[in-house]
Amino acid sequence: MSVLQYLQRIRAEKGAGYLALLDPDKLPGGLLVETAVRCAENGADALLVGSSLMLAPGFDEAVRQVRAHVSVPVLLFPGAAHHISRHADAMLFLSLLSGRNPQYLIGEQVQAAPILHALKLEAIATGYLLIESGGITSAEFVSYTRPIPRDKPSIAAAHALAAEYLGMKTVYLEAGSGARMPVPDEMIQTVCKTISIPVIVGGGIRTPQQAAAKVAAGASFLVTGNILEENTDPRLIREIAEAVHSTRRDAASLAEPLL
Ligand code: 1GP
Repeated sequence: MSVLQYLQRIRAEKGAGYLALLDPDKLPGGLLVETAVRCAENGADALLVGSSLMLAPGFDEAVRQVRAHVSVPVLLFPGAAHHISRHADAMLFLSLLSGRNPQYLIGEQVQAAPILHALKLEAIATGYLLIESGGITSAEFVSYTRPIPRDKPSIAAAHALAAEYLGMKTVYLEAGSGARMPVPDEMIQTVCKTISIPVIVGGGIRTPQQAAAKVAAGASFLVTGNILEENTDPRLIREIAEAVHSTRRDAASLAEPLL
């Protein structure tokens, strides 16, 4: 089974999936593996490994270590073409569609594609949309692009629809790492009503309640990163996973006929 098929199965069986993002720049030494194991053991359906910048050396070895210690899929979440490791199960093959910088629309992808091909690494085509979140985020700064205004859900939906028509497998609504405000629920609703491919939502999500609200709005996958570094209590991961997994399940059972 491909990683995409695995994710589709998670979406079908649990209503939505929880993806834990691990940034090697922020989790030095043994902390990366320690956090990966904590996430995998407490309900994360898959791990994303990556960073906007990747300042820490030894990325390939870091991914190998993570892969060796968890049983859930490990996906690369690249900030640039060279953020590749043969030890991952797949890569979210991102195109920054909200921007108009050709380097992040297609340039990095052309450099990365032959390497993925040679490594036989699965690429999951993902329309990546940066959403304004109350401050300049690393992704915005590094990519020299402007995010979609948070009060313009129809603009986000038009971009998401273009991603679907271009054949992409998923759309990622990204408020940015450590965002002050996550992607608005109304924008998630509008996007999810417009397209039929799964929507990933991340950036600035810190509580199970926020996670549940994003899933209730239509998100198929929920990403958290910073809180995993700030809070090492496994209960928080369990609560977020439970919020992600129960929201649509509960809504579906409410919708069932009483007789
Ligand atoms: C960032 O969407 C991810 O690329 C996760 O964001 O670190 O703010 O949870 P946080």
